[in-house]
Amino acid sequence: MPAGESLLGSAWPPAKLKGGMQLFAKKSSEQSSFLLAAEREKAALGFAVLRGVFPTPAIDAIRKAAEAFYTVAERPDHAPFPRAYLYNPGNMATGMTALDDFGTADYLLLRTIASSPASECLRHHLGDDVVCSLTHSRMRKSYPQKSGQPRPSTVAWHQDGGPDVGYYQACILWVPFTPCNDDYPGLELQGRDGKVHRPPLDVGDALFFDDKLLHRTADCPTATHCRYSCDVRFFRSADIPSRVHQKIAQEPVLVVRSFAERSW
Ligand SMILES: O=C(O)CCC(=O)C(=O)O
Ligand SMILES: [Fe+2]
Repeated sequence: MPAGESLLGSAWPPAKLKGGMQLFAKKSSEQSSFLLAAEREKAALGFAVLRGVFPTPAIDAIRKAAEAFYTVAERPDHAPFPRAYLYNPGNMATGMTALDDFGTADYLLLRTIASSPASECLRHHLGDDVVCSLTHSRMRKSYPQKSGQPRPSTVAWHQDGGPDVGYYQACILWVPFTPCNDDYPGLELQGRDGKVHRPPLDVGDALFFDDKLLHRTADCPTATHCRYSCDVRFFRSADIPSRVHQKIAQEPVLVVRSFAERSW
């Protein structure tokens, strides 16, 4: 059994999600109460906070792998990483592939997402054939402002899509592996209600938004801890423009449902 298998299997789905998971089996024309609530929030704010969608053991295992990776990445004399990691020494962001060499297996993060209620949101917007582009998904370590350390992964206000990026109709799941609150720098989002939001998150939560929503690394001067996260980008395969096809031809684009415990 690949490492990580039991992490998804154990106590999954948690009691509070059982309704949502059962509704998975229903016809696609019937929307679960989970999806309806998420869509209502996204329509009002431009993003939805998906609470308790991932099992804690899986996210804890991913955080440990992320910590192990960054322990090596922070060594000035570390050996070059394999190209498949897509590691950028400038901002210290890396691809999900790196995680599997530092403690997880078989894209545990993607398996966790594919088997979770979050996949309902992805399927609702992008269809059952939704794909995840590893080239466009990144893991990050965000250092606290207080630490005085450089904060290379700090990202200013931006949209993930746009004419320069070369894709459109992307959905993003922003998955933290730590809590996000006054102690850990999270994400700040420009809500459709005109307000800036910095949602407090627990392990197991995610933010769901599309490539038009303005967001940035949260301004969180009180933070004392590092935050680890992945921004995972999803597309409708038919929507990926040819310019991106050239790029993804070199890197895997993964069919999300093939990673689900129960394929849809
Ligand atoms: O995780 C963060 O702080 C921001 C990452 C982000 O939004 C991006 O790189 O697109
Ligand atoms: Fe972003």
